[in-house]
Amino acid sequence: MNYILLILIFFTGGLIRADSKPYKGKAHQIPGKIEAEHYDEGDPGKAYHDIDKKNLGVGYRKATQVDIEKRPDASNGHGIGWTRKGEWLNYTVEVKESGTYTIEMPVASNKMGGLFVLEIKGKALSLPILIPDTGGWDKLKLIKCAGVKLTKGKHVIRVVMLAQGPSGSIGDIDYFRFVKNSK
Ligand SMILES: [Ca+2]
Ligand SMILES: [Ca+2]
Repeated sequence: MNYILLILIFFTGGLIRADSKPYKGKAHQIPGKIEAEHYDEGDPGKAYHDIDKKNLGVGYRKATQVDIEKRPDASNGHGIGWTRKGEWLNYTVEVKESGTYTIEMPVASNKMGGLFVLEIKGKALSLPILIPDTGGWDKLKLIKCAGVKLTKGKHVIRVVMLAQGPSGSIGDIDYFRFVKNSK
């Protein structure tokens, strides 16, 4: 009997915890642009993981410890900063067309940045992406990752921070724009 009770508690607990849910209830459309600061809604460990114990940026979104940076040069006036190894962010997406995509990302780093990768269900969509020295934290530079294959439908893309560079960070990211390649 106790065993069954434990199982019940386990499942109920699972239901109460907030899962990774699309930002503002709407999956990001691909092809299209995903603001880095518009990661999924949900609890830490479900929608995101951030190493820093408290928000290092601005209070752009309530109830989050992801470090969002206010910056006038960025799309939507914000981006992700203070990125560290082991951190990750989920983005629920709706891919409209299967195919090969190029991801365009404005990034910034003072000195050479680090490595990150985009995954779906633990499978990397490309080789690790390096954030270069862009000449300063206040200087965004567009980098591209080509040859990303996506299938039509709903997915959760996870951006995983892999390794810090000489900058001490992975780097600042403004957005991810998915551009479909012509055949
Ligand atoms: Ca962080
Ligand atoms: Ca942005």
